[in-house]
Amino acid sequence: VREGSPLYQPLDERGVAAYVAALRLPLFAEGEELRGVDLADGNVNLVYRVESVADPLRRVIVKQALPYARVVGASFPMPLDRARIEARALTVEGEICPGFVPKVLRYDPEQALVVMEDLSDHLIMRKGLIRGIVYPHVGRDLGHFLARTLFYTSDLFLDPAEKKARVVEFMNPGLCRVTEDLVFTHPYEDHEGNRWNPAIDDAARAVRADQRLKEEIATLKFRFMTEAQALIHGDLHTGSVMLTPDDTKVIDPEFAFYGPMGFDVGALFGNLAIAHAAQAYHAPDEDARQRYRTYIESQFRELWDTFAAEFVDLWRREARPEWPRGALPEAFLLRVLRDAAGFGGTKMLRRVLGLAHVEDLESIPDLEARAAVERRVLAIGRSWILERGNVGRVDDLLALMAEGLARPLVG
Ligand code: SR1
Ligand code: MG
Repeated sequence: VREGSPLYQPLDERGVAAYVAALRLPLFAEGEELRGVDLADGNVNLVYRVESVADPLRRVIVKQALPYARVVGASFPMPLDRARIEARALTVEGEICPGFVPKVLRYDPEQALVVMEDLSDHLIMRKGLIRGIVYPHVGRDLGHFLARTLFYTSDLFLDPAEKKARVVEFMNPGLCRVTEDLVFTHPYEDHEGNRWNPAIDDAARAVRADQRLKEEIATLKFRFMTEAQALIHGDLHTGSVMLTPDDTKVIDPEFAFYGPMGFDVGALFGNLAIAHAAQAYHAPDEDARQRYRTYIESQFRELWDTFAAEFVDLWRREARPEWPRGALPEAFLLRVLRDAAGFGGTKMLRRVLGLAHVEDLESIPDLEARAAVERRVLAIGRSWILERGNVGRVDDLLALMAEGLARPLVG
């Protein structure tokens, strides 16, 4: 782990422009004037767009890790090594799934930064869902991305020694610890980092007193920590996807490591379910709400159906010969679906009760209106976790979503 290079220096807008100029990328002419624009929007890093002053359409993104989480500050240390993880994961994913991740132009271990393709014409998926934009192919694209990245990095495809070398290469203990704490531990106990809407005090107390739920979450945490199934993205919420109507890009794999496949699928499921519930506020009227919820449900199904069909197809055609074809691929996928239900449920609970919240909910200004949505998010997340053993098809998760919308969690 390359921590603490004496040359490491967090960049500002001027510094990042000078840094990129010195790289002499083919995109920019020698001596051309460049400008850095601060774009930091996520929780954790510095992000800049660097563009030609004369022709701003020629531009790149520079993402630099800070030794702590940007939104919290020095009290929340995070290792700089995550820039290496991100650069490598983007490279591996780009080889497996060309065109689905931004191109890496440079990785600089000393400055803990990655220079990559600019995606300014794309919109963060979470924002698109809040605005009610229809992206016709996003479910299919994400299912395709998941099937290929998870299959080709797993023991189903890789030589066992090669796979173990990759487990070592992608050891990411610092960021895994963030997930272990923020997704699987702190939200369900009295922890100073937690925050929640005071209008759901009773529901927050009820979750923290629910022993059966907490035992299931501990079981999921253990799976997260021990099931090195594939190279997973590790933080695949809807803020880690950028979209145009015709193009899907998966960004930001700094949390990548060898973990359970269902964690990535579940992250998308959980965040789609949050977007679905939040339509109660964001949709302009009842008709639009119904239409957009139906759209989200269709993408949810499409994501799973594409993932499952392509994963089984890859297994039958390309798995190493020691892995039986027969009924095993489908049985394996059922376990992934149940894991996704459980992990997706924890992702929902943590966004209401833990440290890091999401715009779908935070942008609802009236606390009572927000509470009404949050109680539904809690009910759905809880049922996905507790009922996951009975889930047999993706429609079972959608049915639990409908039940949670009808029966919000109260204390
Ligand atoms: C300090 S905030 C950390 C969270 O932001 C990232 O997006 C991950 O979801 C992480 O849990
Ligand atoms: Mg992120």
